Amino acid sequence: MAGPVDLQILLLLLCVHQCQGHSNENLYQAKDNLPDYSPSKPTRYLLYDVNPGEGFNLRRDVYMRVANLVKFLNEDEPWVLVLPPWGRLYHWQSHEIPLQSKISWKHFFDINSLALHAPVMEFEDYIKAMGNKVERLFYLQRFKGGWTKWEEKMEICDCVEEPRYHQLANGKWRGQFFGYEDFVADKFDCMSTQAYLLTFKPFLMKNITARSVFLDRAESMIHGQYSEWSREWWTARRSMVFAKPLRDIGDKFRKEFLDSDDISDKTELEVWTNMKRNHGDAKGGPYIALHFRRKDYLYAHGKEVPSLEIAAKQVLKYLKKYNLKKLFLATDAPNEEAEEFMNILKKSQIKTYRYRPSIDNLKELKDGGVAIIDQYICAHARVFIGSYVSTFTFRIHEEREILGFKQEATFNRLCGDEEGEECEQPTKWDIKY
Ligand SMILES: Nc1nc2c(ncn2[C@@H]2O[C@H](COP(=O)(O)OP(=O)(O)O)[C@@H](O)[C@H]2O)c(=O)[nH]1
Ligand SMILES: *[C@@H]1O[C@H](CO)[C@@H](O)[C@H](O)[C@H]1NC(C)=O
Ligand SMILES: [Mg+2]
Repeated sequence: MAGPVDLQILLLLLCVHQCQGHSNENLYQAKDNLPDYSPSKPTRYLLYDVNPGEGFNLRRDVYMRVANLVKFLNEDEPWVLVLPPWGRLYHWQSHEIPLQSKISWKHFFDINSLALHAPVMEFEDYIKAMGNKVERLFYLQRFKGGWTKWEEKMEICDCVEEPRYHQLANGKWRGQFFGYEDFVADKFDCMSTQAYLLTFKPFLMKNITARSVFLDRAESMIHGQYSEWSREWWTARRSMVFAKPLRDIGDKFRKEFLDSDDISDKTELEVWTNMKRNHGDAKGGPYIALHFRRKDYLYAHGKEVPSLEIAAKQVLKYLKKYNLKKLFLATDAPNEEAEEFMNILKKSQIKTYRYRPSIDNLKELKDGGVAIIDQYICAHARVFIGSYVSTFTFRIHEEREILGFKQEATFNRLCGDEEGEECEQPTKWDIKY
């Protein structure tokens, strides 16, 4: 009986996503993408979490790995990926907002777009369907001796470090679980892995029978053949469309301040499965966008982060080269620092624009929503300049590849003061269809 009942629950849940909150845009039909739920194969659920120290944009890359794993699992068995709620990220520091946790994915991404790549559901919906628990929990860790020679391997074994889980008197396991205090795991194990994402498929299908499986430290999974160079990686990436309300705010800002709209910029969005652009198809709005990563990068990558003066000099050169007058600035810099930078540019008659929400909007959007709006506006600029090895910058590169910009208008970065202006530029990741 399990199968058909699950199917009903699942379709119902997917319908809840689709039928509410997305009323003005029902382009996507998630249920068309669900595998064949025959009664002999009940749906299984894959949950995951990432090392707490990781930022938003690396987490997006981990999502692509897990989403591809679930996609490959679905070739043989019905699996649903349970989306880990967002919260408590180190960079989400706005003190105007009390506690930024338990944020669902639909706040940031278009869930129906994600579901066109692999079946997904929100954690809250999982709890409604399966209760406050997962059957098996694996904490992925390195092998005790660290990395020796490369070979794929995985083994359930003792924990190398103190795991972030503990056993209750009733035998169940408690952990952080995104701040959901009643959530438990029936069984907990540490598992050493040195393995590509695809290698988890036979393990999940054959070694264990649990209906629900949680993989913590999922960033340990390696892309392998499904890395940035592959079509599979790009398919997962293309499905990560930003949530409509965030795009709308970005569009409004572009129109109001940057003379930018999709028709004149040639950046119209289609359902991603139908969208295929060539380099040079997109024109972009008449502004240059800069992602200027500061804060912890001043220490982590001091040599590659320029001073405000030198950064302004570099930006002026780009503006001159492309004959543009407006700069859009996305940055994590403290306000005074951003103001100082803008004042330097003002001396050269350059007007700099930043997206700054009101307190009420900030409360609604949260730091993650504001960051996405910044990324979205950067993605639509005529020319983009990013920051050295920032995943925030990388995600903008990809967005621009999807829209079809010339690569020379995308793969640029600021050079550190000592590096000189001819510093090595970012790797060009070609989109693959
Ligand atoms: N709004 C906004 N936030 C930013 C910007 N740059 C960095 N941040 C914040 O800082 C975080 C950077 O962490 P992460 O996503 O890991 O990117 P990375 O550290 O640059 O690789 C982002 O997720 C944002 O919360 C920016 O230009 N605008
Ligand atoms: C999975 O099962 C196979 C076959 O029984 C076994 O060789 C392998 O070690 C198991 N994997 C893990 C991680 O336990
Ligand atoms: Mg980071």
